[in-house]
Amino acid sequence: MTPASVESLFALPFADLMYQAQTAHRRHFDPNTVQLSTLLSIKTGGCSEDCGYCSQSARYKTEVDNEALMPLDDVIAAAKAARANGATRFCMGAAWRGPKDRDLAAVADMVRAVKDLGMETCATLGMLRDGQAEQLADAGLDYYNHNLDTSSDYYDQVITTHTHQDRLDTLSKARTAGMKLCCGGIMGMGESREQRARFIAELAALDPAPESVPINLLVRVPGTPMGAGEALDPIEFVRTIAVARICLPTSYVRLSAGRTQMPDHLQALCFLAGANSIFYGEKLLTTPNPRASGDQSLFDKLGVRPLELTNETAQRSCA
Ligand code: SAM
Ligand code: DTB
Ligand code: SF4
Repeated sequence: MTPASVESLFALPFADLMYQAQTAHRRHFDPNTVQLSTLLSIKTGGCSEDCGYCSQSARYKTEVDNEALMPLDDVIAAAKAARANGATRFCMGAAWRGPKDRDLAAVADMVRAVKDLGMETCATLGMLRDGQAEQLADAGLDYYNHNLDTSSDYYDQVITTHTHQDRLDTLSKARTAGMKLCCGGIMGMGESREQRARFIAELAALDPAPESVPINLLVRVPGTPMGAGEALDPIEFVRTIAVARICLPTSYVRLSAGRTQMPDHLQALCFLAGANSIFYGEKLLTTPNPRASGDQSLFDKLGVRPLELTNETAQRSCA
């Protein structure tokens, strides 16, 4: 899929785009089921990197306090609470350029403990060095989250301390170690539609495609270089979800950060466009997320059911 062909999807009349997205969605998934992942920041703030959107970079003065790696028992308690609320996947995030070996051993213990609770495990720890992905896979890590974030030709406008190629290298390490990939990006960082199309073409070129594709709407964090600026048009965001659904037909497309800025009817449009996963629970990493009770009432209004782990393979139909 070329960037130009992806851009031509963006240019379709809205009804035609939604029809194509829904057709692709129904070919591979039950459209009334949404997967729930809960996030926990296991190590917050003080990151060496300069990602222009991030509250956790040590280079920007934000309201985030630096915290050391969380104790194992606290992680287990949070995972149990997430499971009791109905989440099937628990995603642990750390504000690192990449993990030190000592830290990785502690995270591996967390992965083993969460896995023992019967949940799917995901971690997002930054760039991995040789051998680290294997250690995580051996501990039972199901998914590695590492986002491309934006198109290759816009990347250095957002981040200068690592490159788009560095991201691809870590994705390749995680894949080679046998883990599933969670890889997406952030919309509304000042990129053009052409760059959104290139970004989706670059995601779709990963072979195999990432099993999970988080589409974040930029959360504007005061103190970061992207703390102020024009918001992305909501219909353009829905279009982006629909195009991602068409180009990544077998992937879960996650309506990720930014939901607190979205009224119910906008989120409903995103589900109609093919989003079938959300972050669930009142906090993302450092910023708020809708309350679980609000999500439950939205699901009730829409007739949406949360994905149950045991049904995961059953609910995917063959193309
Ligand atoms: N440090 C690791 C890394 O960068 O890969 C893991 C944590 S990092 C916070 C994970 C992802 O969160 C980023 O790649 C980005 O997509 C998303 N993210 C961070 N800040 C965000 C914001 N303000 N708005 C939307 N998404 C954001
Ligand atoms: C992803 O794509 N989005 C999540 C998760 N992967 C780690 C993080 C969103 C962070 C939003 C800003 C914050 O809470 O700090
Ligand atoms: Fe660090 Fe990740 Fe934030 Fe970039 S996105 S500053 S690597 S925590």
